[in-house]
Amino acid sequence: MRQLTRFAAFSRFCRRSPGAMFGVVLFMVVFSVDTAMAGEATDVTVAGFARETPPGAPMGVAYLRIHNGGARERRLLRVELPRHPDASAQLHSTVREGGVSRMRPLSEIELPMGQSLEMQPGATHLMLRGVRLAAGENLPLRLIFADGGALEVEIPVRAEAPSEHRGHGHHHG
Ligand SMILES: [Cu+2]
Repeated sequence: MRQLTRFAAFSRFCRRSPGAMFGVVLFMVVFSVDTAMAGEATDVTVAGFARETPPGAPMGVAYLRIHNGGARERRLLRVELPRHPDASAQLHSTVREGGVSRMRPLSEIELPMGQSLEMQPGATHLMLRGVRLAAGENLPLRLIFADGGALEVEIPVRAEAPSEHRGHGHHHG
C-alpha cells in the first residue's frame, strides 16, 4: 500500500518534470552497473595452459599465471570448470618430504596487491579430475574469490609444458 502511494507520487513527479525523471533513471542504471561490477574480479588477469591428458592418466593438470593488478589483496578460493560439470579442479601445492614429492590441496591462494602467482610443474598447480583434454582445445575456467567476485577465463590445452621440452630448444627469430 505504502509502495503504491510512493509509485503514484513518483508518476506525478515524472509527468511534471521529465528531465528530473531521466536523471533518476540514469542514476538507477549507473548504480546497478556499479553493483554488478563489484561482483567481478576485473583487476585480476589470468594466463596459462592445461596439459593434454596422457592416455590412461587418471588426472590432468593446468598451470595458471594469476596477476592481481588491483588495489587490494585477493584470495582465490577455488576454480570451477563451467563446461565440465562432472569434473573438478583442485588447487594443489607440491612439497618435498624426505626426498619424496607429495601434493597437498590448498584451501586458498593469497594474491597480494600488485603481485603474481605463477603455477608450475613441481610447485603450485591446478589438478583436474574427471575431464580428458586434447591439445588444441580450450578449457573454460571460473575463478571464485573470497570476496564473492568471479572471473571467467579460457586457457589453451597444450601437448606438453614448455619447461618439459627435451633436447635443444627452438629458437625463433
Ligand atoms: Cu596435484
